[in-house]
Amino acid sequence: VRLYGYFRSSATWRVRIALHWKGLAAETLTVDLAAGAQHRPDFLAVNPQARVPTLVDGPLVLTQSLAILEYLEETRPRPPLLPADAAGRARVRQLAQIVACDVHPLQNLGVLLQLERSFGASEEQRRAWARHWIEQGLDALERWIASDGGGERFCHGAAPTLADLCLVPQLFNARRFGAAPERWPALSRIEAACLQLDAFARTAPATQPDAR
Ligand SMILES: N[C@@H](CCC(=O)N[C@@H](CS)C(=O)NCC(=O)O)C(=O)O
Repeated sequence: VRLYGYFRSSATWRVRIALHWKGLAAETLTVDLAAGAQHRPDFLAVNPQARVPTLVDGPLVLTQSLAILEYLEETRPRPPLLPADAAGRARVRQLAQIVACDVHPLQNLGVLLQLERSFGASEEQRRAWARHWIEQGLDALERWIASDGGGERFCHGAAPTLADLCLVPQLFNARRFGAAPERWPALSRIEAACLQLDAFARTAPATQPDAR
């Protein structure tokens, strides 16, 4: 498989973790978001939405990290990233989507730039905006996890799931935008457990060849 991504892209990090967890080697291609490479015609020909991650598997081109993760789970089910029971899978998707659907989109590069273009928002205002949505979403996630008994070791049970793949990169972003993760003791404990695993630690932004 081939993965178009960027070292600091949290949505790409989700996919890097899944590929590593499932033992899949991927050719990685950097799309330098900071330089606007996502808007260049050669990349738009691959993904007209101008975003990463984009996964190519044979003739198939897939975007949207959650769709990619579900595809990897269905085509390479071992080791799993979803629980065996329907209720568990629904809960994992619920937790993952709090991050992927409600938190992450509001701190995306394009959204932050548009706040500046449309309303003249300063860098500090853009950071405060991102922090607001991160704190709101992760406060809720913390409460879900704490109310369910802390989810054992990970967000759901004793093995990592798609929820952890979304959580850990989001906590990385939370720090970037100046949020204090101590605010979320259960999430911080899960993050520490995840980062003991190679699939998380060896795919972290700082370990990537395009990191700077
Ligand atoms: N919902 C998408 C989000 C993808 C996305 O927004 N990726 C960001 C990087 S994390 C991006 O490519 N941003 C480019 C931009 O905003 O111009 C997913 O989960 O894959």
